[in-house]
This record gives sequence, structure tokens and C-alpha cells, in this order.
Amino acid sequence: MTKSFKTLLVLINFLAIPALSFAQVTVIAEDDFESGGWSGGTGWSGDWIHSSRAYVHSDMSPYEGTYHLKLRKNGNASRTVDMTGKTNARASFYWKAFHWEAGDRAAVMIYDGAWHNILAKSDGDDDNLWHFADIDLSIYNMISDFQIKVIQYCRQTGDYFYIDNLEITADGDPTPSPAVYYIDPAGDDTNPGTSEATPWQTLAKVNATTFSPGDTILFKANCSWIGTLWPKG
Ligand SMILES: [Ca+2]
Ligand SMILES: [Ca+2]
Ligand SMILES: [Ca+2]
Repeated sequence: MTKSFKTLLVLINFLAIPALSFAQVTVIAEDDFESGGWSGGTGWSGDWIHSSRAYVHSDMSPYEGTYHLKLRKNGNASRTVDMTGKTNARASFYWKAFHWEAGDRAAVMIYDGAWHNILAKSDGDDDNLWHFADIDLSIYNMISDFQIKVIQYCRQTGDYFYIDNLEITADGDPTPSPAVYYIDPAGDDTNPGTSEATPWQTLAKVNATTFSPGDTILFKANCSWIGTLWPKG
């Protein structure tokens, strides 16, 4: 940075900094099963893959809405989501079990190159009430063919395991790097403004630009501008 520019404004829009300095939590994929089928929700790489007695069903009071995922006997369903590059991933969902006897159980698993149980329930957990689970996935490999799978291991036709409001979240995009803008009477407002060699010229250009927190605006030293400086951001 040349000494012929001086910093007039640093940290535009101070109030916006705390909110943007921390990573935002982003929903990577979700399904509330309200499509009534195997291809609902958003963010997934494909439809649910299911086998045996798995259903998107409306019986037995879904946690929310009209539909939930229902497993009977050895029903199972899995779905792939691209988790490449994701950090601080979590899985959250509601689960409910009903009519299990000793030995009956269900699991929610993830695939990160190998299968891992992230939730395991057995006889005694079958109170037919919705329970919330929020599971840290950050210890697992964030791979492109990451999968989540719900599976029940039960013998009787009246044994059920339900899932609703499934969400996979992770940190959002990191805050972009701050930029430096140069203003010079010899500049041109059609320039990018982001280097000494390509400065803007006028206050009007500064005032018409929306800046991000941390951006710096440098005015050419020993020059003057007539007008009001009113940058946005
Ligand atoms: Ca639902
Ligand atoms: Ca039973
Ligand atoms: Ca039981």
C-alpha cells in the first residue's frame, strides 16, 4: 500500500461485523417427507433408496405435516448428499418407535467410506413419542457420496420406527476477504477500483457501492472531493 493514499474509512458498517464474522449455519439437505414420496426435500444427490418395508406414510401422527418416513420389520431407506468441503456438519431429525420387544431395534447410520451408527435405539425406547436428535457429524469424512440411512431390525409386522424433519446442516460460506478500494481524482468510475492502478474517481461511485464489513476505502492523499460521503454496506 502506497503512502500517497491515506485511510479515511476503515471497517465500514461496524454494526454488521459481529453477525458476519461468524460462520452461518446452512441447510445442506432436508426432507420433511411432505412430498409424500421418495424424491422430496432439497439438497440431495438423488432420491431415497429403500428396500423391504419402508414407506413415506401418513399414519400414526407425523411430527409435522401429513407425512413421515415409516419402517416396518427390516425396512430401510438411505439417501446420498454431497458433503465435500463441509465443516461442522450435523444431522437433526425427529424419531419415534412403537411396539418393540426384546431384541427389536433401529438405527440411523451414516456412510463416510464406512458405515457408522449415529443413533441406536432398542426395546424400552419404543414409547410412541417423538424425540429430537441433533448429532455432530464433524468427526466423519465429508465425502461426495456421503449417505444417511435409517434401518429397523424387528420381527413383528406391528413394530414401527418413524423419522420426520430430517436436516443435514454445515457451516455456511466463509465471510469473503475484505477488499481495498482506491479513489483518485485521476481515476475513472468504470475502473474496478480495487488497485492503485485502477482507482475510482468520484464520491458518487463510492456512495453507489455496497461495501462489505472490513472493506477499506483509500483516498489519494492531498486531494479533495466536494460532496457527501455516504457509503453503503
Ligand atoms: Ca412431515
Ligand atoms: Ca411388537
Ligand atoms: Ca417395548
